[in-house]
Amino acid sequence: MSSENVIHLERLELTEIEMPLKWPFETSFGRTTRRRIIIAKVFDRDGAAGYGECTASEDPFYNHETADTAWLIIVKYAAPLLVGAKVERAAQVGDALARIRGNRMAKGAVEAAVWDLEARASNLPLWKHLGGTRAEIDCGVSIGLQETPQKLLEKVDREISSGYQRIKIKIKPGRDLELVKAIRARYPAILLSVDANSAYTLSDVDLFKELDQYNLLMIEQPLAPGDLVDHSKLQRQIVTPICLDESIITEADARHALELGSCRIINIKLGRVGGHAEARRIHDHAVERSIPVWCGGMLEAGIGRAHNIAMSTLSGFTLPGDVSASERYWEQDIIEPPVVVSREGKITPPAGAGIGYRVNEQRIESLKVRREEISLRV
Ligand code: OSB
Ligand code: MG
Repeated sequence: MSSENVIHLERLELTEIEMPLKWPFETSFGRTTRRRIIIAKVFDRDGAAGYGECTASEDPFYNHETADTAWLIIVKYAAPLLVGAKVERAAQVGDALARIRGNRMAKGAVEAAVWDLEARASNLPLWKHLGGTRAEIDCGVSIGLQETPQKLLEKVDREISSGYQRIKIKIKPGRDLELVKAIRARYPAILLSVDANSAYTLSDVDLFKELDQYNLLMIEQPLAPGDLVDHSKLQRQIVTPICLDESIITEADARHALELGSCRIINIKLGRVGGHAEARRIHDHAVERSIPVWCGGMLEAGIGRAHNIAMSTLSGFTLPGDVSASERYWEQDIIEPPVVVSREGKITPPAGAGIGYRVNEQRIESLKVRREEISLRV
């Protein structure tokens, strides 16, 4: 983008939509059946628009944020700060909002929308605008806790036969080893990982030592989000790489985790870290340290999914992510075409400008729960 081609933010349109998931999604912290999703749409003074999706959950059980807190933070704090800071580049949004502590999913929704707008203004696909280089991204799936091990195996069968390259299952105390054993008995060689969403403590080290026998690709977030020290103690006692999700909120967290040896893999989620700029800083640091990263998911609708695809094209995303086809979640997505995954378990990033998918405004209207328009004019 040439220097005179700066963004003049005019308006922010916030819309909350509600979408039923095709299947409930259960983790160690709870069960989700419907998503409440905030869409941030930013307009420049010429009427061009960019879209972001807030990845905050309905309840504060994954992290402290919720759809309600994100709405409040964006309306009351993020929008006014953007006006005051006279933001002209997507890369400046993070600094403009830095005074707001935490609440990165709220800030990240707006940040991502400005990146989409800037990419469109430059007539570039967002993934290229971000510096992405991958012509295809590798896809895995995250499978929630099921009623029985048998039902879990049926889900695994379906995903493997669809072509997904990696299976991740959710575990929690009492529902861990038997699930891994059951899957490994049927699939000795697939890429398989487990995600505990912080359900364990260091006193569970014997379980993790047992899991070491099953050739897992990684164990995701076994311990508490703030506990880099205990993760480091655990990693030193087991062979399977630990991957951190909830613990990594900033580039500094990534640095600290790698310095302490708390993990050997990092899950990057756009919302959790506050947007593309911080995600890229974490990515760059991991690449420098030869640490593989992959893109996590938060049961996103199409706009969030499209941003995840763009981010996943950065060179360091060398492991299959949790970004999968729209049809695994939604009867009808809010973008067109929906995200599709090939028989080889790959997504081709779109060629169009910005996020590269058409946003189905009519669909959004039909799912709308509330809307607020906020002027961003300086
Ligand atoms: O820990 O990765 C997680 C969903 C909601 C909250 C946390 C997590 C997840 C997933 C689902 O694993 C990933 C997806 O399919 O979007
Ligand atoms: Mg996780």
